Amino acid sequence: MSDSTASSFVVVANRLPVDRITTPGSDGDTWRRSPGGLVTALHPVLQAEAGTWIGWAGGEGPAPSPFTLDGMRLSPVPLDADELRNYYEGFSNATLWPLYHDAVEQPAFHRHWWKSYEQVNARFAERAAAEAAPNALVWVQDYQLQLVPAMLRRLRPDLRIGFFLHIPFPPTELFMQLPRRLDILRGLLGADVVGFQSPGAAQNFLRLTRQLLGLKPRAHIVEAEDGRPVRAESYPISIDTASVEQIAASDVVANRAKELRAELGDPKTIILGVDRLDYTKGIEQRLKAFRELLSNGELSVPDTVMVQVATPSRERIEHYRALRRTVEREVGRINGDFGRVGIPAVHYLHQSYSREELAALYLIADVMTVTPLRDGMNLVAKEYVASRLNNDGALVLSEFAGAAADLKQAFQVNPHDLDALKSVLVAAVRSPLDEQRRRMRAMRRYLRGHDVKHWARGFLTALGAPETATAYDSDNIRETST
Ligand code: GDG
Repeated sequence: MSDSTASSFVVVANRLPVDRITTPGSDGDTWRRSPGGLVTALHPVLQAEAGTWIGWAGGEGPAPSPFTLDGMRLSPVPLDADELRNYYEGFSNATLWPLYHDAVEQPAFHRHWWKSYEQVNARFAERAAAEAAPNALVWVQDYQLQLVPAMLRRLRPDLRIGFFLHIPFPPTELFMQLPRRLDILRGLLGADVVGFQSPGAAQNFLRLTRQLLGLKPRAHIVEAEDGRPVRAESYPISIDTASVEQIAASDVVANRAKELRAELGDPKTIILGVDRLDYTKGIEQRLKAFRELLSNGELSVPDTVMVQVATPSRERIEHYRALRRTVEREVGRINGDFGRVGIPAVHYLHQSYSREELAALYLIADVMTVTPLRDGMNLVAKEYVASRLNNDGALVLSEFAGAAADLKQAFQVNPHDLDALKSVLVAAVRSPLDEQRRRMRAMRRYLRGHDVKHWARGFLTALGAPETATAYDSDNIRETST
């Protein structure tokens, strides 16, 4: 890569923040920016710094050449079919994902998955080394790329390297199960700043550096084996609060919400769940609690109905297929026992929706259930709160979501305790309006001050990015400076 394209700010993530749009009859691809919070947060810095985002563009085989979209340079990394199975579905999503989420499903270990994980991490590190200008700042994202910081440092010792983990970091006893635990730990220690969603996760990491490598962490800093100080701290991620509020306030969404409520038979109470169909999200426990409440008469159809959006996810992995079978069997059972003609008790939607449709669902949800068994943060909980422009509605939130530390006024619950889940659901359904408003107002205020830009600014400041403040001051309007 020539110096003319070298960037002083580089993001490295498994996925590029774009979706490919294929128009029949036209040759060549067109791309659209995907709506995620991460890209919203990083876009101003990428624009201001003429930055580059490195990641997989989707699809198997050769990757497209680097291109520019909305002032961001995008540098696609190829993955072939074997790498998708071994690096992505295998080591990332069938070893690390369950292990890091308290092993709520049994993690599988296979040596050829590890080899592929190493090989793909090396490819991302090499690409970052080629794209980064001298002394550039490189920010590596998430569990798929934990080896990149150390690999990149070996190639380019001049860089400032940050790493952020979006999912939990497990307690030491669980991490110790990982056959290549030392490589992962040393991989992360290649960064100058390792960011986590919660203080507990940062502590778990620091404790491991002592236990496995004999290092001596003090407060948030540990001196790595090469003598460099590495900061490990929590930077809880958030949403683009203003844009979520803006969508919720639009006429299109308000009208759609009215339509949806009518289509559901205008029930007194709508309980909503929106999750990727993932075994960490506690969907089964939630359905079971709802079934028991219908069964003992504490809740009843058609006064109360549940809407469960379960976005399709990782459908080639067996644990996910098994979960789908279980959830769909349970939905069928509940509807068979408690539904009426034309009025199911659970409206189950195994589909993806537009942001507007999700916002309309948030608006009609009197009670929102976010009950993961373990979750790094959970942005759905934050999106629901930000959408509640009237300050009404009740959020039932698992203690095991990172979001519980931020949304303290939610109806918090241990989702493993079925009786507790049932009584908190009933308390939320019956909560008086003034109590709902008191809780919701406090949480909405918090999210206005703690949005995703606040998160990015906090991390980048710790990493020593001098221009961070300027990028956010001008907020999206600065031209690319090449
Ligand atoms: C990981 C961590 C952490 C969902 N369905 C649709 C849709 N979504 C959007 C939501 C939300 C996002 O996807 C899901 O984010 P979560 O945070 O809830 O969960 P994960 O996907 O597991 O994310 C998590 C996060 O990373 C960030 O660090 O919070 O703990 O596991 O924004 O709205 N969006 C659209 N259609 C859908 O059908 N448009």
